[in-house]
Parts: sequence; structure tokens; C-alpha cells
Amino acid sequence: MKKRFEQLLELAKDRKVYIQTHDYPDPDALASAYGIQYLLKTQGVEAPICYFGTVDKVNIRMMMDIFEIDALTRQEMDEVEEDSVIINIDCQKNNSNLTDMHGEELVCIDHHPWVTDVRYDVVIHKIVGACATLVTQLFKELEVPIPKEIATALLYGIKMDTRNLCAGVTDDDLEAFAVLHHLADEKKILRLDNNSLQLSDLRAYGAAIQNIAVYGKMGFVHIPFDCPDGLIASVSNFILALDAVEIAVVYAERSRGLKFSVRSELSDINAGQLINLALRDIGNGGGHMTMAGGLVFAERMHVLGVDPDVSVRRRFVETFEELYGSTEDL
Ligand SMILES: [Mn+2]
Repeated sequence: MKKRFEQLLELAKDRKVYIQTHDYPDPDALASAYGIQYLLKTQGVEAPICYFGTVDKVNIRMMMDIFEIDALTRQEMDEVEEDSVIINIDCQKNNSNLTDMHGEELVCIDHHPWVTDVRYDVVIHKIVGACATLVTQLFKELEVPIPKEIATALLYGIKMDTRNLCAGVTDDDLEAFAVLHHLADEKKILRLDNNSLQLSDLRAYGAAIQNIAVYGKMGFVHIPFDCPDGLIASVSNFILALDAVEIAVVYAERSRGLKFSVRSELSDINAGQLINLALRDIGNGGGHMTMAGGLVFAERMHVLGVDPDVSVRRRFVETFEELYGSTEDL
């Protein structure tokens, strides 16, 4: 890891460097970007954080305020020079949730299953619960002390991406958690934890309560308006809390297509594979065993016919049966 970070510094010589998270970044993506930004700064490299999409979730906005995380404006992103070095963090190029920006994507730091065929010059990748875990390991290997603010953000990133160390957590995450736990500001973590919902989010939860359809142990929710990725994921977790639902499929309208979040709490059901196959000819999808996301492209929406909800449910049920047998046996 240390060597790869040195390669990254080599790339950064005489070139501008930018840290790009996926669109609509979540706490793990922002915390990881914030940590890498600090690490680079200790080596004399200034690297602004940038992302497409907006941050509308209240806890993420609060996170940016508390830690004074700055991101480039859209206009500043448009002015990025083509020979700049882009670090993709918590995502990979060609992911449906990563808009292409100016500059060369030469570095990737990510914890999701490797799906891209893009050849990065430097890759720091391991499948763990949170990208913040990899960033914490980088601090340790480089023997750079982790400031309190950074430790707090990274800890929050790990908590959020592993649902409080309950989902997709690995030994690496637990080790990182133990390191950060001693350094972090507990009051700030509590403040962030206790303010994750805003009034406008209730519309999406309302849609979930009204529209939920359960097939076997699969719960489907169509949120009939555009909403941020983070909120779709929260609604997904929300319906997963129902005892009748073991697999959550939640989707919202996005640029005339559909944006998906899938959650599985059954250890033998792979959420990433499920969505990847269910949307194979109309969009894309992928992710972890327990959490995944995807997109139905606007230009392929017509394939879903007059009743897209029925088609979506049929696709997931059929894919499920193809992979695991009857949904009744769940
Ligand atoms: Mn992540």
C-alpha cells in the first residue's frame, strides 16, 4: 500500500490532482476523500474533492459542515484541465453512479467488487466493509498520525457503510474501527447519528409504506419521484426492517430511467449478482453480497412495457428463481 501511495505521489508531480467520489456521495465516500486529501496534504499535494450530483441528506450536509469539507462547484469542475490526475474514491470508472469528468482517471481507491475494465495506474483495492477502512490502513502504513477530525469522519464512514458493523464487515474494518475509536470525537458521531432524517425524506418513506409489494420474502418499493441515492438506500434499509422482507428492492425515477438499491439480509443471496442479472439487458447493476445498486437506462425503459413495476418485480423474481430456486422457499 505504501508503495502504491508513493506511485500516486509520483503521478502528482507537476500535475493537478483531484479526488472524485461517486455522484451523490455517502458518508463513507466523503470521509475517505477527506482522509486522502489530508494524507496528500502532508506530502505537499493539494487535491480538491469533487463529485457530481448534490448532497441533500441532512447528515451528510452536517458532516460537511462539522468537518469543513469543501467540494468544487460544478463550474470549477468544468474548468479542470485534461491532463489532471483524477483519483476515483469509493467507486470505479464506468460505474453508473460516477459521471465522467475532465482529467485522467489514473488512481482508484475502492472497496467494492472489481467490475471495471479501466486500467488505472495505481489501484488500492480490497473488498472490505468501507472505503474508510482502506484509508485508515494507509495512514497506519505511512505512519501519519490521524487527526481527531479525520478519525471521526472515517469512523462515521465505517459505521454507515457497515450499518454499525452489522453488514459486510471484515476483520480489517474491525481493526480500523478499533484504531479510530480511540481517536474520534464521540459527541460528533452521536450528533451525526441522531440527525439522519429530514422532513422531506418522509415523502419517500411515505411512498414505501403505501407502495410496498411483497413477493416471497422480496419487498419492492417504487418511489415515484427523483430522490438522492442515499435516501433510496435508507428506504431500502427501512423496508428490510420488516420481518416479512429479507431482500429489499427499492427504485426511484431518475432522468427518465430508474435508480435502484438492493439489500439482502440472507447470507446466501448475493444482492450484487441479483441486480446485475435482473437488469442485464436494460441497464446495469452490481455491488456487494448485502448491498447493491443499479440503473435502468432511460433509452431502455420501453422494454419494461406499460407497467414497469410489474416487469421489474417479474425480472427480480425470475432472476432469483434462476439463481436460487423458488422464492417461496426463502
Ligand atoms: Mn463505501
